[in-house]
Amino acid sequence: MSYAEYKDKVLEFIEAHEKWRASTINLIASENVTSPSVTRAVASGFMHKYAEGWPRQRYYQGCKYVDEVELIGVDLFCRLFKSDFADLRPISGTNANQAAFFGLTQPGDNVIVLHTSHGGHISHMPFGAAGMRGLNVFTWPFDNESFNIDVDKAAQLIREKEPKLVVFGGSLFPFPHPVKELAPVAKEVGAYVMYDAAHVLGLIAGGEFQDPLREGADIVTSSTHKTFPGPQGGVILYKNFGEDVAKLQWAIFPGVLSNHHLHHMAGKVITAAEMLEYGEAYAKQIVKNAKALAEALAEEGFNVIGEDQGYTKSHQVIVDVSDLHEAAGGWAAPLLEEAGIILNKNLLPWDPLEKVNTPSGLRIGVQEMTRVGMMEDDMKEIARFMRRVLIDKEDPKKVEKEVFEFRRQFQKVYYSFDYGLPMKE
Ligand code: DSN
Repeated sequence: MSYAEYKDKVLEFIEAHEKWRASTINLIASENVTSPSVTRAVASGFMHKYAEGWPRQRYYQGCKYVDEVELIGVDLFCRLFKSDFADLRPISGTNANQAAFFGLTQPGDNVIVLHTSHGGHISHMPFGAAGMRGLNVFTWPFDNESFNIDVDKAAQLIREKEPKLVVFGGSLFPFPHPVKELAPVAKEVGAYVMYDAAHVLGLIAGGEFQDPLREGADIVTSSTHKTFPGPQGGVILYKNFGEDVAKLQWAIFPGVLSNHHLHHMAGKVITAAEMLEYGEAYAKQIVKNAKALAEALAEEGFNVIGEDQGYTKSHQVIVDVSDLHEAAGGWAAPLLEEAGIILNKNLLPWDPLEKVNTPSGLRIGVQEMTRVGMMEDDMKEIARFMRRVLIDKEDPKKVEKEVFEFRRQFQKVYYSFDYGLPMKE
């Protein structure tokens, strides 16, 4: 192949991917789609620029326009999340976590996080950013019944280990964490309280989940592309917690990044404006849809986690499919992909780590399908498709045709200045 043909191939694959994604029901809980305005910002000339440091005090010339955008962004994020500071420079959620670990702790400090088996993120773990900072990582005691951190045992652990930092939030996150119960205990031992909002940032923006900064968190780290429907990137929101603020800022730049990706920064700013305008309606519909999907899946015969707690209070629905096949999620997720339903297999708290490729769970997120205009009735349709593939064992290719047909109705990105609120046409 000539080099020009390689170029053509790449563009062809991009086009094929975009067409396919717009035909499928994407339920990956950590993804979303951007509005045309945000997509334009990401594909802009801002991608060619360097801008280390603070707006109007850069180490590079030529930043007069990017500076204005970043200043608007800081203001909008502070308004949206009622935080004293907002830093749009982290280029991912993990990068934001790295900065927090470097800014707020020293190697050898104790930290308490949610274990990955209980839904914690890899960057919180000894093998991730926390371990790379040289922290002694302890994990929250977890109660499988309530699918949440065990408050009494957690308080005991904080008093015993006297951590420098406690971390709430995670990737499998159907129910709010007990921040207001445990933040005062963390303060007793002088620990900072951090909340990784990656999955639920858009719900917090819309007032539909817990509000960590009001519940006692000092700092919120996050990615910007899950329920917060921006481009891939990161953000840190924090209170004025005194002299360590300077250490955190130094850790962000020059600690863990040099240039921040200015085209993504611009996309985040437009997304913040979209969420100030439409965030409440969007977050409300996400949670309604998640509940509707959970109930519909249970009615179709699936073992949906968290019935006693109302199944979910976030964008996520968690299903245990270990009763359907010995390879459980390792069997179900690829089979659903053949039917045009995209989601991921997931370890559940009671799974041994060896089951990482055949875990009991499926993790489902409804934020993207909500953004393209789906409502509660559409969730029932999705549950039926899933039942036909996984319980009735219908040919997935046959179901795929109907999935594509169904998905054709949802081609606009709502809760945006481009398309406004969704209305059935
Ligand atoms: N691992 C991602 C998720 O899917 O939750 C977050 O980084």
